[in-house]
Amino acid sequence: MRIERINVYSMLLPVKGGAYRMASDDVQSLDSTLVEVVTDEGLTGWGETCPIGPVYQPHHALGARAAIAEIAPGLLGQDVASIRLLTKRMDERLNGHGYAKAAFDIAFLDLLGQRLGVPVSTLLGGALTDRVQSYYSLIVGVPDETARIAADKVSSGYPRLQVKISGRNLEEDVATVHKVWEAVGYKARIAVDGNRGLTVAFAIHLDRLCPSIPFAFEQPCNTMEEVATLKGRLTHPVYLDENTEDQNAVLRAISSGIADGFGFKVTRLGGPTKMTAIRDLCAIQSLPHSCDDAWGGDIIAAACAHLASTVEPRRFEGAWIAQEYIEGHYDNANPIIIDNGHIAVPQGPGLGVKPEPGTFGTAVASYGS
Ligand code: 0XW
Ligand code: MG
Repeated sequence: MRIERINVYSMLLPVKGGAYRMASDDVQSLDSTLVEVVTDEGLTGWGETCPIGPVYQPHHALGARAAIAEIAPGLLGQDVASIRLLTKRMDERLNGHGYAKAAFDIAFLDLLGQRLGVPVSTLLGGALTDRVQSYYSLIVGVPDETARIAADKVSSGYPRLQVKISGRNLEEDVATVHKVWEAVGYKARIAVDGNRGLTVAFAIHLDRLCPSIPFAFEQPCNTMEEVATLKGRLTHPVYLDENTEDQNAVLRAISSGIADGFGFKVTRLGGPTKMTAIRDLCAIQSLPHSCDDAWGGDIIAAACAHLASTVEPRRFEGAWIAQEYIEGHYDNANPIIIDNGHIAVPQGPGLGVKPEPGTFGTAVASYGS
């Protein structure tokens, strides 16, 4: 099965209900990039990559499409039999840019799964469950209102909450964490996400002002070096998110012992195939982690769900997908949805999601015949 044509699409995904607010940025609309890989056997595979704006991490939509333009011509005529060979081919065309290559990795898995008649989870080592946990991410907001939404989301079935803080005074951040805890207690696991926005001093103060609330402190400061200085000075476990820019960064974080867990983004780490190595490294050290992406529609969501199903449930911190913030679906017959705080893992061959014709309009670039 050889690659005959690659079409690239751009899809604007406006944030439902206004801005999505984090320490690093407020975003209103995200530009997702989709790749459609067409083969000589008539099978089509889909991939997607969608940075959450240009500030959250060193990724941006135009960068993804420029990287795809470098890579795509080199994939034409290639056999979709070995993902390792295709990955090598991509690396021969472009150094780095894992978040763009991730879109192709997802499309190759989709193709191979369809060809072999198995779901992508099987290609990633095999599912342990057919339903995975998600979590609700509470944007930076007024403490009382954040606590009200937290209670509401927990009663709708979410087993985990992520509370965003930073970009304002200590009192408001501390009040938010306390009020969410008072509202939900042990009914949900809690992560408090600084999104790189805190100083080391602020992180230490926040930690000490919330001593008995059992939360994981996610990406409090900007650099891994800053986070490393927190080691031994906090009562709460520390998770890394944005700092896990590639496989090597994860290896460094694990071997230096500075992370007690992770918030992983599948495209940032180069796609589901590269994530399997990271998943297995975390398993060796019993480290908890999520399988999210920064943003994106049903293709990304399906990739996250397949990968998530292969993670040992006791260490799994949820698959965050953007569905709560997006209007509509690419595939209305098989949408990826959060139901009772959980996501059903697609059981059909490949990703189990097929965008309806015309969903993304005209291709912004095409390669091949
Ligand atoms: C909650 N998320 C998974 C969605 C946004 O991309 C931010 C991210 C995070 O944990 O930082
Ligand atoms: Mg995070």
